[in-house]
Amino acid sequence: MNFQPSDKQILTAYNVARERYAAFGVDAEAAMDVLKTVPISLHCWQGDDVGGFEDPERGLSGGIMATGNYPGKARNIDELRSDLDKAYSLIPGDHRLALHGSYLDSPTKVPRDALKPEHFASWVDWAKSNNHGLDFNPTFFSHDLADDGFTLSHADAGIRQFWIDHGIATREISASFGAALGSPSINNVWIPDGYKDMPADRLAPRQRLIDALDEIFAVDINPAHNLDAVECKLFGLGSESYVVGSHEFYLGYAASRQKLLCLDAGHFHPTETIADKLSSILFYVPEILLHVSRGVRWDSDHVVTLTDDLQSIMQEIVRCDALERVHIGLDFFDASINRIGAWAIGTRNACRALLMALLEPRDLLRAYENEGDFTGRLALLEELKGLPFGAVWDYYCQRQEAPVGMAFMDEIREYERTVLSKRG
Ligand code: RNT
Ligand code: ZN
Repeated sequence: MNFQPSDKQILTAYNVARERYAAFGVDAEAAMDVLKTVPISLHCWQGDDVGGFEDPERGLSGGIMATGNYPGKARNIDELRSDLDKAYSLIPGDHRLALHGSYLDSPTKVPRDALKPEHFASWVDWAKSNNHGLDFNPTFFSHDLADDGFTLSHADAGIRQFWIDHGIATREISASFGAALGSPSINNVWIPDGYKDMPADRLAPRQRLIDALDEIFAVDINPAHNLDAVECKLFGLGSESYVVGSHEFYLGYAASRQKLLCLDAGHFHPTETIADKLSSILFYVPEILLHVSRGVRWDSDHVVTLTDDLQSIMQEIVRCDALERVHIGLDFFDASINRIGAWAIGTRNACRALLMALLEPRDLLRAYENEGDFTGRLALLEELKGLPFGAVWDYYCQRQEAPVGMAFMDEIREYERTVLSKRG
């Protein structure tokens, strides 16, 4: 079956779409020009179910879980890079990569508190030759010293110090990325710390976490090279009753220390959306990192689809004129489908939602709102859902030399046949 539109159909449809948007005062060309400047930070961990290369035998811990057993998972750095190259080729635009501490390139085991930029130098070379910016994450999970569920807020000072030193090491690595690639790397701290059942003392671990973070961030690093972010969470598997790094905790921390706050779409109550939070938090913190994800009933990290939630997030970034201050990263891991397909589908959706947001007739909507014409506002918001945004998206993909429509799946199937199926 051939699902593909011809070049002529793509152009004809785009020309009609452009006129439809122009009638609402929206310039589709300008929207595409903005879209191509916005990088999405793909997360390396979708490629191998958050395994990393520190110790391939070690299972995942820290209250996160990848489910599924789809064949062809990347088993080493070369395979992961090859899969990433494939994924990027299916996504229009230039995008970034978020690495984790456990994705080091070293023939020998390196303790996490002794990680150095040299252990990630080959990633920098790869990023440079592929025009990717890099971001980073310390890895506070899947480790013997994290197995009781506590890291930076651990009651044991020695264990705490180990994780503080890991945090310090990762900032230096992150800064080496930013210096080498000419674009700041965001180093995002997420820790799993929390209790399965009701705590007797909620205060002390939070006090220890503040002190540990302050130690990690004690040295000033050039913000042109590294930006620090902290990621909050409501609960995790095994930390259902109490999470030390809650939203209130990190919002206060980020605001008082002027750090970036990371909002993961799966880290709140199921009916709570991070979209509404942006226009508040932007007043108090310098910048925001997003972990765009999709929770199904819980923080399940499903592949991002074109939901209302995703559209609201992108709308808010655009409506707040905050594309420079809100960094879009992804955080999902589905091991039950083709992993390159997961990256391609999720990232293309993030780009599509951003395009939809850029095609919004903001002035018109605001005029209705300011005049108190809420019926007109609702009618227009609903009408926009039926405008031919897909025609603009197809044309944009074509212009960026990325596959149009379902063509990306042909490439994934071919890659599966020629590469993934050969992996043991
Ligand atoms: C876990 C956090 C965190 C991780 C990554 C792997 O709940 O969302 O961002 O997913 O660090
Ligand atoms: Zn996250």
